[in-house]
Amino acid sequence: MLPVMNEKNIETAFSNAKEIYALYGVDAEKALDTLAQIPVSLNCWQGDDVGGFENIASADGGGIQATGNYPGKAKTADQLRQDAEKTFSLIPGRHRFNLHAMYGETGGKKVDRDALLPEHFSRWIDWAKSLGIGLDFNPTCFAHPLADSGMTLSHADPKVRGFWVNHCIASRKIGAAMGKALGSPTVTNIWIPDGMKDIPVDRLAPREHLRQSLDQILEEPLNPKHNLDTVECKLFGIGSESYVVGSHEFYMGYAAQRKGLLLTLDSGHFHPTETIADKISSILLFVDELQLHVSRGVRWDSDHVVILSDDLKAIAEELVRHNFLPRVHIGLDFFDASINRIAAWVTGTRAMIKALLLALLEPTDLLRKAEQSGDFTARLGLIEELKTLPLGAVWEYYCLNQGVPVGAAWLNKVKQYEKDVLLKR
Ligand code: RNT
Ligand code: ZN
Repeated sequence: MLPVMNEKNIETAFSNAKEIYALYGVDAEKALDTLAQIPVSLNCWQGDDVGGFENIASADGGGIQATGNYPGKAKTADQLRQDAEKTFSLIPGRHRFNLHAMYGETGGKKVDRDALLPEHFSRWIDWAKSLGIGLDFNPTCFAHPLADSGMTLSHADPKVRGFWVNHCIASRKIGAAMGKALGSPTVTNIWIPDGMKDIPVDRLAPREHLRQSLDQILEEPLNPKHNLDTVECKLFGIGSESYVVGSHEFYMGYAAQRKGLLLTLDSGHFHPTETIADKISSILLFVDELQLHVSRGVRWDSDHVVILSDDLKAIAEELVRHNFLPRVHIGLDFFDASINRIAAWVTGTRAMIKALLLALLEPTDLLRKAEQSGDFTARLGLIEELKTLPLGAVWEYYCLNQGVPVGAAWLNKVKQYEKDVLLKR
């Protein structure tokens, strides 16, 4: 058993921490009020290694691969919901759940992706309603026979492209039905695996096809109170090492010229030393809203569980410092099958929330003043000192107040659930 902290100690530590932050002009209580309003969208696919529940035979996973074989993965939608509920009970705040089209429930009937309807997600919608959370959505343009060539929306064959266009149109309608039912817009994200393993001769034609497909998909306007469309770029993938059709430049250009379309930035989808934190302030000058797929690449787009890294902290700082939170939808994207999958969700989401708290506790005015007056010495010195202020005491108090386990105690709950539920599957 891991230690469970004493409530009295948590409160005393918080009141000391509050005084310390006040010295820097920061109101820790206010930071916690703001934090409680920020939803993080948990990616459903961490719960079952990006499997889905369709049973469509396909040779190609679109370059997405979860590694590991930790026991207990969710094999049905009910199991995935049960695991997600367990996860939510270990994370402070109210969050969202991000589904893929391959997680539809068709009652045993084979329904191809271009024929999916909101009714195939009605159990997900009812579940989300009962928890009071929002849903996000993604068409699944991989793990399907018509994606085995590695090309979908940019395929040279208009019939294949047409199938995927129809799937994306169906997905937008499902997104809108979810958003309408839940009273909070669903962010519907288009990511395609399209690309080439080896050096292409024609880099242009697939991009022309992709532009045309997107024009068709997005032709019908949907109420932004119900559905928000977004497109996600990538640099390379397994099987698309030499060329990715939907590159950053492609989607940046496309989103900038299409009013109302969002852009998704995945932290694993750029050069390994490039960080998405630096892109946010540029992009939000040209597009209205962003979705983030917060992930952690280790040497490549490996989708490791998110941790409280410098990269993550920098992302949260950008969102808070420039008041971008209302324009940025924070989603997670990782899948690790080598550890307990619920622990992966909890670790990654708690790290994201901690990073936001750290940013909310920053005396930004003080730092900005130093910068504006050209005192870069003070800027650097302060940034370093701030790193060791008592973030932990504020975080623990937040968890206590939100009724979720404090410190490492959540691991006890995960181990118990593993014994009672996961290992019996
Ligand atoms: C793939 C993209 C994409 C997927 C999910 C499953 O590289 O990051 O977002 O991870 O759609
Ligand atoms: Zn992603």
